[in-house]
Amino acid sequence: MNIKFSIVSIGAVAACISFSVRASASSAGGSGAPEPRNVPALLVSEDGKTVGTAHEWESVRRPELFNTFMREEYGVRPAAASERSRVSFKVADERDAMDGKAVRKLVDITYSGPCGKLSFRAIAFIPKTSKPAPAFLLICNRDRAKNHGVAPIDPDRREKSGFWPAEEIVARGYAAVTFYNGDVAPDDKKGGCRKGVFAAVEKRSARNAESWATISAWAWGASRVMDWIESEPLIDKSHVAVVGHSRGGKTALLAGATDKRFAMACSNNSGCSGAKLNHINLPKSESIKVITKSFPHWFCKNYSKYAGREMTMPFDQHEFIALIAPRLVAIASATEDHWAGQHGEWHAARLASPAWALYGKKGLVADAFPPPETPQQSGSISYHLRTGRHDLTPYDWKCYMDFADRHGWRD
Ligand code: GTR
Repeated sequence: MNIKFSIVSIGAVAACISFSVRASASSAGGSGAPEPRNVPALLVSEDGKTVGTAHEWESVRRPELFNTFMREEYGVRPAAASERSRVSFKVADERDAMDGKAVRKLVDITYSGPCGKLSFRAIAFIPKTSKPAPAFLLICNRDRAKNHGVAPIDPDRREKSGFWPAEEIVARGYAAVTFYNGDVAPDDKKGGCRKGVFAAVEKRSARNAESWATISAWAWGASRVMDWIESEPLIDKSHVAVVGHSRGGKTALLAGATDKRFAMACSNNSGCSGAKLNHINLPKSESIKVITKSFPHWFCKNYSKYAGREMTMPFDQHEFIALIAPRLVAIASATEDHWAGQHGEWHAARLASPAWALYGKKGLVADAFPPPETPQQSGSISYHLRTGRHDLTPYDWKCYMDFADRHGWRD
């Protein structure tokens, strides 16, 4: 691994020298706005060859980037975690909801692992439409306490939150599906990687520096909900978006990267180790040093070796976003959310775009960092900046649904 990794580093450094990523002053939002520097070259493989076709991307460059992100950042999942035969579903409750406009299903998803069992519940409101409905699957990372005192995903709809505006989603013709990330693996620095799905899949002694961690476990949960969706005739399984906010936004990108059944990934205010580029100096934003200290359980142990190496590390988050090409990606920032590094999120979206070009598609179509409430949605990557704080709001949902509409998801 060490030997292999140093080859990666040499290749990436060489690539940096030959690859200029400097945008014009206006592209970064005017004078004084930060610029990326020494960004690893997305389309240069570890042996220094330029990747020019979708075939080369899929057979060489994408697999090497995928392996780098799994071994060095999010961790490698054990094979037993993904055996379809280990997953079963039970619809615990099915009834009309939302004044007869939707069917609500509560689905218990059970995974029988080599070391134990795990069950968690998905909530689905499916509009009553003449054909299967496209869907948005929210990885919910909030409880009432963290959601301004309101239950974010109340299945009985007594409490309503902009974090998951299920009524609005259904009114626009989309199924609203969600689950709690904590039901899959607790968001806990101390025991996070020993409980939930980890306890069902592997022995503690089997864990090492590359082992998967909680962001990967939550993305795994999204994939198990997708397993159920595939069996659900009321939902159009070819048009399912996975959505997450903040740590959930990092997770949504990983779900999109690891599971090609997701036709779109929406990453809301995901910041460091999500959509934010590292090779850009944004002192107000979260660093790898801080995130790996505060939340070591989110990442594999290897990731902490990049603390303080943002400007020199041989891979970066634009390459992570590119793993989702040629499918749809939506990235959003908020004006007050400097911690997430808005310019870093926008630049990563822009720098991921050449992967879409390999498929004859446009990624992010944008000349400059946008003003608030001006979504950039004409390519296969959507970016919007919302006025306000770190949150997932009805406006963000509107942008995600508008983007899906543009791509004919309800046609
Ligand atoms: C913060 C963390 C961020 C972000 C956020 C959240 O404390 O530093 O990376 O993920 O939590 O999930 O709300």
